[in-house]
Amino acid sequence: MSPPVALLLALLALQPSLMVAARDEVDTEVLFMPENCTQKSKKGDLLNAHYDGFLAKDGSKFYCSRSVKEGHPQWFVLGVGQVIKGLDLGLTNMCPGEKRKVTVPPSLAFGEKGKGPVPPNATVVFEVELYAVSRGPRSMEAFQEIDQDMDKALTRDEVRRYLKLQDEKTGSGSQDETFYNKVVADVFRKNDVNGDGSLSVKEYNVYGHDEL
Ligand SMILES: [Ca+2]
Ligand SMILES: [Ca+2]
Repeated sequence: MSPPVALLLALLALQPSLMVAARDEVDTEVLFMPENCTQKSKKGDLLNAHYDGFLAKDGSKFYCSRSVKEGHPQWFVLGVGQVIKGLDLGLTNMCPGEKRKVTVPPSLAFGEKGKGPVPPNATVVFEVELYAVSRGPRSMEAFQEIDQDMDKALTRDEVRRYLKLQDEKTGSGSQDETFYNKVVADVFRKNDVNGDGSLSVKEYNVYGHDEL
């Protein structure tokens, strides 16, 4: 066999695996980038975002965060599986204020079975608007920073105060009180497991953050 033919066959043999690799990747496209980006999202950060989900095949919308949970932005920790894997990957290195289009293959979205309105083996597209990035929310440093009176419990007021402080630090501008009330309500709904109105260290640090 002459070398060029061998090379060609080798390339052909390689192609299927290349295609598999491409299918398992998330494609991101920046739709809007704010002028100032003081802080980029990373694993373990607490993000606040609105997102719309579409089916890639026909563009139909299957999810809109504006029409669930009273329409307020979703609050989640990045990189720990609170959202589908494709979003955990596709929303990293993102700035507060940025808008992004994330195309996610089924293997990193709803898989072979699909889920609810998403059919089996569907590639999905999310349009995401990121409002806030809070640094290392699950670290003990952050807990101590939030816990103003150092009683090892976080009240709603302490969390609210911390969020405002973060917004001032990042220069993303203060939101109105309604915004903070909703975010705080969200945080407590998800984390205040025993419902006593404050977050213990254990309730707060449920994800085993890298920085601990
Ligand atoms: Ca406290
Ligand atoms: Ca509690």
